[in-house]
Amino acid sequence: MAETRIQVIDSHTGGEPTRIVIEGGPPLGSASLMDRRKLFRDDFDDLRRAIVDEPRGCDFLIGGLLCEPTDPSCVAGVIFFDTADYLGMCGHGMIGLVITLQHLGRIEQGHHRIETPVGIVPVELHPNNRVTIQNVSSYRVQKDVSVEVPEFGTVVGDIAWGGNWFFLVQDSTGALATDHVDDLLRFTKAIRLALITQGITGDEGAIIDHIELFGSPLDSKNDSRNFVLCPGGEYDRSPCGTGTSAKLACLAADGKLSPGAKWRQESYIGSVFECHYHPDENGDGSGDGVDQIIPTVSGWARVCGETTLILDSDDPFCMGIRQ
Ligand code: PYC
Repeated sequence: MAETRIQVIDSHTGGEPTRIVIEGGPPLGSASLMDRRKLFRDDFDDLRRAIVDEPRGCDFLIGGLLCEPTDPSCVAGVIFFDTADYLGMCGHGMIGLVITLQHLGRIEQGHHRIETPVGIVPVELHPNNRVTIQNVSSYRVQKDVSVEVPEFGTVVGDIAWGGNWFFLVQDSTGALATDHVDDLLRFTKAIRLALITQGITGDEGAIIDHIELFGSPLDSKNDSRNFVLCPGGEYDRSPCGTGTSAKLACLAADGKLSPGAKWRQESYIGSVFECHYHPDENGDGSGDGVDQIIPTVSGWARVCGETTLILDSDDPFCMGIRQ
């Protein structure tokens, strides 16, 4: 019997879990995080599954591999992943990582920088487990795209980048105010499949793997409520940092939210991210008529586990259950 041990810290950000690997992860060297992510995918993908798939994980768990940054101004690097694939950025995961670094005694309150495969993310750790992150440049590429969704008819939405690709749909039916998670999952999965089969993509043919529905908030202090289907096939319990960034990019492009104005995004379970944006002075204008924006997202996270994962080679489900 051969045994591998992987040490992780679990946290949740407004209800959405993050599992940060702090020891025993794959040896990826010291190239750029984009190259290390490729090596992870090409040579060690079994480990991704072992860490986040059942029986140790589940479809709504996001993993993060803590890495040495290449940029000396950063306190850490991270590669996020889930049960489906690897992520560019993850807003709730970044908030969870900052609280994990605090838990480990590696950072104190104040400003820090974290490297990801899609750019450096400045963060601020506040008292009471609150964290603010300045996300990567975000933009909308197309407004009012129609997609024919079998069983549901024509659905219209916007395509935007917020660190991941999103299709954002206004919920005009009031379905978001219901407790029908199964129906919302079925609807959003049907939209995602329709986008793929009809060749509707993000830039350079990128698959749109996150579907975001918006509706009225249940709490009148908030501006909007969302339901975000993630690549693993589950919905984000948090308001989704990258999804809210994509939403801010759409609001900015429509002239519905000014730079600096507050936006309170409520998740399906009622947790809230407070957000605003400023124009991205370095944006290359890839958006649909407005320059890119830099979103700022604030939320809280709590550490909820310190665990050693045991990978026992005699266990038939050692590297995760494939379904
Ligand atoms: O918060 O950006 C986010 C996120 C992406 C997938 C799950 N959460």
